[in-house]
Amino acid sequence: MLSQILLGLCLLGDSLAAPLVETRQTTTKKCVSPRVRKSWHTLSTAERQAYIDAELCLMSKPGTLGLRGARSKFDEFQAVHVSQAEIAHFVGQFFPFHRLYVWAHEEALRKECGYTGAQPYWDETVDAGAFSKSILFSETPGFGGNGVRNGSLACIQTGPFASYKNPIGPGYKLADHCIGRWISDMATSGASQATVNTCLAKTNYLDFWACVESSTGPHGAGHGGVGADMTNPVSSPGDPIFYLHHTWLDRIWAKWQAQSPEVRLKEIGGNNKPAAAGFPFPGGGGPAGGLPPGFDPGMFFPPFDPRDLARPDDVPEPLVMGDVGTNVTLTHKLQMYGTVPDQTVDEVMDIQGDVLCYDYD
Ligand SMILES: [Cu+2]
Repeated sequence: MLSQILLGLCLLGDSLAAPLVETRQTTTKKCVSPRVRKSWHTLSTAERQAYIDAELCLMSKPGTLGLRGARSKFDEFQAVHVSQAEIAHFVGQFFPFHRLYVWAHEEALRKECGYTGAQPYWDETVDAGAFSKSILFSETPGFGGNGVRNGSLACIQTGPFASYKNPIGPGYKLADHCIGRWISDMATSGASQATVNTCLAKTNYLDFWACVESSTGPHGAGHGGVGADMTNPVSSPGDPIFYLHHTWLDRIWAKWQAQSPEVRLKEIGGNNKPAAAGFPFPGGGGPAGGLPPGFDPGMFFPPFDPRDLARPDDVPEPLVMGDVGTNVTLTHKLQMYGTVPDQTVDEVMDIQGDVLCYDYD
């Protein structure tokens, strides 16, 4: 009797296991050898130099995509960000947009400029509260130092990007200007490991997103801490440090997803139109329908002025964006203006899926 029960359990076990084995055999994974994105702090001198050289190469190559204001390949990325700024911040697609955007930049470094590494990230937990002493700004190869104030400008004076004339920004303006920085250590406490841990402990996407993008969270800490160009959510990629900041944020999202991949690789939500237009940002508080405290929507998302030509399109309607209503869904379209093919949110949820192929150390 007992042996019959055991035999029955074994057969039951076999029948349950069989489909799993078949699934495993028929699934072909497109991403076979993901490149590994590492912290700038851990890169060798040669690796740092290779990255800086590749960025300088993008700055020296003429733009080819016909994006307004963009002279160089580097500028083209800034033009993409400018055109999408209103539907890429304080919206649920904040993470997916920037994930694909950073990927597009990484692909350009490799395809246009022969870079063989991965996009590094800036582990800001190392420098929280003390950005001014960060090796990113103080050591060579690095990103140059702080800006020096001259009227309303704070141009960087040292490092490989000191002479770069950026034709886009501030905001939607098109005007040649230097790369500006105004480092504020006070603004960087939100980059601490404790804050990151608080965000990683959130149990749903809305809370996690609100935690990271709030002005007192990691996103605000990096932008506010570097200052000047980086504080402008429209034109901030004019400072090349932007890409290391957003890669760090992407890493935090990837770590959060990896805690519960079966749920979180499909979990997205939140408004798909900007908080400045009155849609709520779950980070809460602040003026104009939910921007975080300290954010002035008039300053950050000024009304479009036809004399400022950097924004090629009006903000599309939700249906155009691939959503049915005012909430972001997996079918939401992410527009990259030819830098890489557009994708839906669904296609960038997995950093080792059919489109993206990278990992973090
Ligand atoms: Cu952005």
